[in-house]
Amino acid sequence: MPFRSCALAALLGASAVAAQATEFRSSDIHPDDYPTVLAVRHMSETLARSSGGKHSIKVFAKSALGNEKDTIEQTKLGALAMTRVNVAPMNNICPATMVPTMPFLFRSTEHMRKVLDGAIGEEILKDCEAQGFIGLAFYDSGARSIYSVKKPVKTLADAKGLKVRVQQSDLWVSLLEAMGANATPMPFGEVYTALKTGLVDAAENNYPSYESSRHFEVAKYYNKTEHSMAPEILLFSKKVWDGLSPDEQKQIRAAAKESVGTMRKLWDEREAKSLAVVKAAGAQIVEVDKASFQAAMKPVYDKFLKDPKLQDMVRRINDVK
Ligand code: GTR
Repeated sequence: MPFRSCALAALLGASAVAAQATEFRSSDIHPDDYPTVLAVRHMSETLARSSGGKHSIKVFAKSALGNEKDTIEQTKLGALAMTRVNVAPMNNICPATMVPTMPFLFRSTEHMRKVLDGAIGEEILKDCEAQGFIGLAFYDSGARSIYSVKKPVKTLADAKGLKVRVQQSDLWVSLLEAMGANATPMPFGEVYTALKTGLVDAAENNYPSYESSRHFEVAKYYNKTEHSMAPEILLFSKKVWDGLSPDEQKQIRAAAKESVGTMRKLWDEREAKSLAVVKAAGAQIVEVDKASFQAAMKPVYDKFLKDPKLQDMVRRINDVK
């Protein structure tokens, strides 16, 4: 009996905590001044207002709670209420997140925003629910490009044999392999050292991450491949969510959606600022033969978009004007 009563007490305890929760914990790998962190802090203020001061969110920035794979796991278990991650580490967990990750899918920032704000965005968010996550919103992450240590990458031929760090996702490994590169998956926090010690020759990211991580100090060629606009995603723990009232759930959803506009403003400003910072520090912004990279991407689509539902999503995305 002692075991059973213990388990019961733990269960009661968990739901009691959820019912009284005033401060949800959320994680981010980025530093305090990064747009994703600031946007979730803004979300917290909105939530505090709409819940009459009952709820708020505390953001643990700078990987304080672990890398993205760790915090996704904690969120699934309900140990963490929310996490802000890129869609990439969700690719292996929630198949629809592969769609907005696909290379050269979005034609522009406007196209990406319109798609993610609409029905297709909602379908992708919803797809994570069966895996234990409530997808609340997408945040911008700009376009990702390859940055290299020793030489510029101007054409597809220059990428051949290059050791490139990628995010922890099978799709990302294939994407770089389709370019002829050797893909090395690892958490973001290990990339600076990997570039510095020669474990990898290159990595890929947007301007704000290239700048805030100081990767530009070791990899000075920023080659504008702009191969993916894989967005950020806000994930709430379904376990914690199920212990909240419909009103509370509504307030959280609304606060998340409301923060998207703030995030976009912060993002646009940060992209411009980061570009200026890296240029001033001597980074070289290299124009590339983008078409040569784009032409090599068919194997990635063939391998990861076998499901007709995902293929249809891509078609509908192409049709969004
Ligand atoms: C950043 C993104 C992070 C993480 C990182 C990476 O652009 O904001 O969530 O995915 O890239 O490359 O690991």
